[in-house]
Amino acid sequence: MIAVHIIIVVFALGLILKETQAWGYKNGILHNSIWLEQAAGVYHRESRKGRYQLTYKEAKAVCAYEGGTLATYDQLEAARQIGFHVCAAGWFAKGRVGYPIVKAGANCGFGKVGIVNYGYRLNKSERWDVYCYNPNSKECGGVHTDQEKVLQSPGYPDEYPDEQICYWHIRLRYGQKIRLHFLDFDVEDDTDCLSDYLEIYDSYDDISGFAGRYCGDELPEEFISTGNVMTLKFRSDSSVSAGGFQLHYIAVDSSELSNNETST
Ligand SMILES: *[C@@H]1O[C@H](CO)[C@@H](O)[C@H](O)[C@H]1NC(C)=O
Ligand SMILES: *[C@@H]1O[C@H](CO)[C@@H](O)[C@H](O)[C@H]1NC(C)=O
Ligand SMILES: [Ca+2]
Repeated sequence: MIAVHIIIVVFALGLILKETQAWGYKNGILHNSIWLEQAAGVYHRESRKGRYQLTYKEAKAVCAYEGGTLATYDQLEAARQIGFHVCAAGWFAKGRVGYPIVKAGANCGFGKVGIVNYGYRLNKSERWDVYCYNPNSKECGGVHTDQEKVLQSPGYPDEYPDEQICYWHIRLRYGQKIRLHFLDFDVEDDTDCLSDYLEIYDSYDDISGFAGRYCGDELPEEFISTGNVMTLKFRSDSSVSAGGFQLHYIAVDSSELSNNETST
């Protein structure tokens, strides 16, 4: 009995390690991408103008806009302990600046692991990114391992709110693929989908495996993943909403698919 428990624990640990080691580069920064945007309600934001553009006052406003607050040191550390790693300095509570490092690297965090802490800043006009905390912002996104599920835009069937960023990570068993099928789709339309969009990544994260960006009111085509993971990213900007979307995914066995392919 004890042996079985140990095996289960070791297996679970193996899974956690595997996830925290899903590293990748984005904008030249090494990220632990699976937990990139949401870990225990803590998330990183930069200004729409780019990196390191927010004064302390603006940083507070960014978090407040989404119904959150600046993360405290303890919240940032709790997130770090489950794999939240971002190599970008941001404001957090009480006018402090720092960032969470899980994996030591030469280009980030001076080779240290932990919260790299720049301390309390005297000059609140300095410009950094920000770490917010909002435990209730989980309506959108999340990690999904069910064999089948319906996912939808925040607030659906009502119009989605402005200023949303949601990541859905779908992860099924090895040997399975994910078949995605859209039931409803209405996202603010513009050329190149620069305002609001839904993106599909045939991958664990939004760094590799880009498979399409969608807006407007045409149903995107059915999509089948290459492997057992997929990431969906939804973003809405600061104005003009729409009906949103609803989609259904279901697990398919790779063998089932390849049989059908060879038989045609
Ligand atoms: C505070 O920081 C801003 C932005 O870096 C800078 O322009 C300003 O001169 C600083 N003020 C003081 C008193 O050092
Ligand atoms: C493969 O073909 C079988 C029998 O024709 C069908 O029942 C099954 O749904 C197909 N699977 C896929 C993934 O298309
Ligand atoms: Ca919009």
